Amino acid sequence: MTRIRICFAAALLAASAGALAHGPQGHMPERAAAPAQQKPWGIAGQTDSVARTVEIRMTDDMRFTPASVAVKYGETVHFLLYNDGKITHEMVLGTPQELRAHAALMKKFPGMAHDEPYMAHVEPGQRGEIVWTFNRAGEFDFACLLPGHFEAGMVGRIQVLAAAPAQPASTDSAAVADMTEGEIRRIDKVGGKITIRHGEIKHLDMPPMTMVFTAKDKTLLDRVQVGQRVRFQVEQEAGVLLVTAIEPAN
Ligand SMILES: [Cu+2]
Repeated sequence: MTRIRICFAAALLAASAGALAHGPQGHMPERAAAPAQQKPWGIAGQTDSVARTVEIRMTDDMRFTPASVAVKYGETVHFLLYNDGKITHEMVLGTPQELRAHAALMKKFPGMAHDEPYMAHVEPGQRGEIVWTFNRAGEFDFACLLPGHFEAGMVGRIQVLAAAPAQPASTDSAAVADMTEGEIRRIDKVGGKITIRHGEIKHLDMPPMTMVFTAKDKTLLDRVQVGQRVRFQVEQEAGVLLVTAIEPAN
């Protein structure tokens, strides 16, 4: 069974590529013909620069195995996807926000078509692949956006480890090194609290999770918005985790 789904991004791409090459009638642009488009989570990779193959299995309990992959900054990864289930699954790479928005669209328009280099639909018993270059540091997700699957938790995580920065000898660098990446889930300006889904907080030895922090200064919360990716600094004072600095990540 061949299923073609179109999302707004693909439709826009098709429209712009189509205007140049094929006229405005929206058939899909050929992947090879379209220049690779930089995404916040990386760019389509070239097969000849693949550094590593990562096998991921997809199952009808709505899980990816493994559900967590660490890659190096700049690494081109060949994802080999096995659908071990009896229903179709897919793997779509993106930022958590993008995938959430996309899943919502899929729910609204269940028949929509979609074909981008950062996704693969895999029929039961078949395998698919994605070749992707992670040229942006940060934490990204991969998900099956088929209606119901995403909601059931068919989501995984990719951590792109930034290239180790040259360590200046100055002790001032400690503050910079202690910045943590995260995404804002909730802001409570009155209470001075901020909920952040954060990456590893190295100096506190805390793994990635979603947590409520107290703003050391409530005005810090005026500079950021829900959904935004941020870099922030956490300090522990009398058992309370305080956000002492925060800034948009890009
Ligand atoms: Cu699925």
